Amino acid sequence: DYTPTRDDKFSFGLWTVGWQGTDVFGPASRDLLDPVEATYRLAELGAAAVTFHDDDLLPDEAQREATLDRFRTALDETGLIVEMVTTNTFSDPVFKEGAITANNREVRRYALAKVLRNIDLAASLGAKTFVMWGGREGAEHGASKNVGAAMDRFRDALDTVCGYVLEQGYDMRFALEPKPNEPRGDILLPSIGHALALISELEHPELVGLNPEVGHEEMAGLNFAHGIAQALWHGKLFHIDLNGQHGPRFDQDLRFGAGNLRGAFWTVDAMLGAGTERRYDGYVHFDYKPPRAEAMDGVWESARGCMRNYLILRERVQAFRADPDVAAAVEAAGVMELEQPTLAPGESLHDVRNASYDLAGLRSRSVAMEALDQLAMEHLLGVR
Ligand code: 3MF
Ligand code: MG
Ligand code: MG
Ligand code: MG
Repeated sequence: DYTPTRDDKFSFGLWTVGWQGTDVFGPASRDLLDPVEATYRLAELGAAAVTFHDDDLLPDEAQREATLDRFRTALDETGLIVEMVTTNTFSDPVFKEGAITANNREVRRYALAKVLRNIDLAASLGAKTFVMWGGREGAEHGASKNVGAAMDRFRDALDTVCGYVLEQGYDMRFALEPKPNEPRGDILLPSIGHALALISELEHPELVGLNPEVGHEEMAGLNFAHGIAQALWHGKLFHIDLNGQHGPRFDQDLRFGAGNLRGAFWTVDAMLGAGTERRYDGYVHFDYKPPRAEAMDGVWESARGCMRNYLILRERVQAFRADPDVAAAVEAAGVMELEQPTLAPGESLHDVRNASYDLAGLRSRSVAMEALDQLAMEHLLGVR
C-alpha cells in the first residue's frame, strides 16, 4: 500500500520541510519549523534518515550545544540516522561572490574553516557522506572570474578536505552537487559531466563522487536518468537529490514525481540498475521545496508524496522489467547486442575495414523502439 518503511532508506534534508517560502518576490509564508521537531515528524512519516546544512540545524552559535543535545535525543528516540551533512556556503552575504572559489582569499579561507568545522560535526554524528554544492561559485560577468584559477582552488579545497578526513581517520566520502545556474547567473560545475571531469584531477579521486539532483540537470535540458547511469558507470553515484522539475526554467524543487513524470520513471529505473547489475544502493534522498502556497498540512503532504511517488514508481518499474513482453521488446530493439564489443577479441582492424556491409539492409532495418517505449508508457500509466 505504498507505506514507507525504514528499509526503503528514505532521507530528507531538514531544509526541505523547513523551507519557509521566502523567494525573490516575497518573504516567508510559513512559520519557522524547529528542525528537531521536523526530525520527529519525518520519522513518523516513514523516513529512515535526515540530512542538514550546518545552518539549518545550528543557526545560532549560542544555542549550538543545547540544540545538538535535543537533536541527538531525537535521533535516539526515533532511530533515525544522519546519513549526510552539507555546509551552507551560500546564504551569508560574505559568500556573495563565491566561497571556496571566491576571488577574495579571506573569504576562501573562512569558507574552508566553516567546511572543516562541519566535517568534524558530520563525523561526530556518524554521517558517511558530505555533500558540497557550490551555489555561489560562479559569475554573472564575463571577465570577472578566471575559470582556470577557480578550478585550481576547487581542486585544492577538495584535496585539503580529503587529506583532512584521511588524517582524522573519518569514514566519510565527498559528493559534489552540480547545478547550471541559480543563484549565480552561471555556476561552476554546471552538470554531472563537468563535476566528473574535475574528480579525475584530484589527489584522492576515490573519496569524491557526485550528488546529482533531478531538477538541476533538467534545468539544463539534460536527461537525468542518463546522467546518473553514467555516474554509476564511473562508480561515482555516491548520493542523490530527488525532486521534480518542468523543463528548463527556474529551480522548482517540486516533490519527487511532479513535473517530468516520465523522467521520474526512468530515474527510478536507472537507480534500480535499468535491467543491469549497476544499481544505486545509497539513501533515497529528497531535496525539494513544499510550494510556498501551502500551509503546514501541505508541507507534510508533500513529504509523504515524495516517498509515495517513489514507491509507486518503483513498483511500476519493477513490473515493467519483469514483464515478458518487455523482455521480448528489449530483445527486438537489440538492446543486449550493445553489450557485445565492437571488435571480437584479437580481431584485426583489417577484418573491420575489409568486411562487406549490407548498407541497404542496415538503413531500412527495424529498431522496434516505439513498441518498447509504448510498453513503458502503459506500465507507467497503470494499464498493464
Ligand atoms: C540548491 C540545492 C542545495 C543542495 C544542498 C547540498 C539547498 O539547489 O540543491 O539545497 O542540495 O546545499 O545538499
Ligand atoms: Mg537544488
Ligand atoms: Mg532544485
Ligand atoms: Mg540539491
